[in-house]
Amino acid sequence: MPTRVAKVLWVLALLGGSAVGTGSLSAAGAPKAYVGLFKDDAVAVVDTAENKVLRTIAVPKGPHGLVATPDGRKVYVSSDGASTVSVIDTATDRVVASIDVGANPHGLAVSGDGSRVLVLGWGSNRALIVDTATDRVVGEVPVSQPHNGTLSRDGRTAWVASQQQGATALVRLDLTAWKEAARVPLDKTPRGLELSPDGRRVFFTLAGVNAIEVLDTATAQIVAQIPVGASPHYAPFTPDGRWALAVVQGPGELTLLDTSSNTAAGAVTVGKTPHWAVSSSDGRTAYVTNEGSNDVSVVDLATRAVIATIPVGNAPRKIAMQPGAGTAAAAPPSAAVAAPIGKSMAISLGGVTYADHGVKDVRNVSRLELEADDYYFEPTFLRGKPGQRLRLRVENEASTLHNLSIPALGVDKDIPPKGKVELDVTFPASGTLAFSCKFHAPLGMNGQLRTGEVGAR
Ligand SMILES: [Cu+2]
Repeated sequence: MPTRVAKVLWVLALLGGSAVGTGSLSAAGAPKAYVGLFKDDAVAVVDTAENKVLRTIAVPKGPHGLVATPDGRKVYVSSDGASTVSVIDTATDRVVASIDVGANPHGLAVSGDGSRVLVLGWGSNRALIVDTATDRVVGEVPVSQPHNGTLSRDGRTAWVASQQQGATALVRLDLTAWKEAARVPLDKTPRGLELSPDGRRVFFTLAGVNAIEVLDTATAQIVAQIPVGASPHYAPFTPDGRWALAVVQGPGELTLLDTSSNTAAGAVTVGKTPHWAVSSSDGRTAYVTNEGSNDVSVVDLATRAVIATIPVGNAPRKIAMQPGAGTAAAAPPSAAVAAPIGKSMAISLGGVTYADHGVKDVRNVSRLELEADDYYFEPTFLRGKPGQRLRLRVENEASTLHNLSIPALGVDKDIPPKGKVELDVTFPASGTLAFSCKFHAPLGMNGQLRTGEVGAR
């Protein structure tokens, strides 16, 4: 391994400015990491030598997907509150182009050869391909509510998570013939997915399943489930495909998966509600965004320890990195800093965590607006009369897919991003009835319908 690293460094030195671009790396010559700050409408540029933010770049509302080309020269950012993908030139760290892709684009993926970027058009129900040489859309395929996706090395095949309720699936797209080529129906909603470097497996997550699903791409069958902690979100691979880095939101962990045995090999505690991860190109360091604690954890994969925690801004979600060695070996160990979980107050009742956004007395109303957001219901606790009927108008303020499930009433309704649903609920004769978002219950997105005299909480 040291030989290989030395060789790469030697080649980089030999090529000098020509391959990577002299203005491209940080002043210290380290690769830069780019972090989408969902609540700041900006991208933070992190110097991985100094482990600090160099600058932030404004982008249109709701930076959602974010990828870097393998040569590290360009970064693509989709904005789900707009209809554009912004192109950042990493030599200047400025937005140099804006590509119109239709309403509410979600995830992005880049092909291993850097020729194509996949854009998942949640709002326009299609997957689009951008040619990175021209930054123009060169083709599209219809897909219902595509959320995230992953591209083959040559960019001619994509796997996409289609989140349409009642028809959730992983869909394989042929991006030469521009059509759907295969479909894996799922009984739960797919979230993050990633194709292994050899193209033989897709590791993906399902809302409500505490495992990483392993799909064999040749047979389109799920061949393994690797149990992890609550609410895994995404599990990308190290460049050699030897390990997968499972981001587990509930406990705030990065779980290392051994891809030769499909088992969990160990876990590292990171920040609150981790969202995404990326490996350095030498496979030695992982960078994990922590949406709930507004920072990035730098994890040395050999020692399985957090060696730095970098405050980056509000609600960091996606992260991508330029090629080059990470700084794990050189950086001195530093303790992970615990950060507050934002304005939400978490309380625990009967083993269930509630992101507490208040109690509402609804005994004398027949309708109520219930807000769903990342990741709570407001109000959280509704106090009603025995057997009372209440019409709920549930509004999703976020650009994340949420859901309202009340198992005791047979309710299971997805609430689309920025969308609303109406439904009737009935309070119990006595006691409490639990409701939750089936996607985010482990993050505290739970509530209760309560009957009778109940205390403050
Ligand atoms: Cu939710």
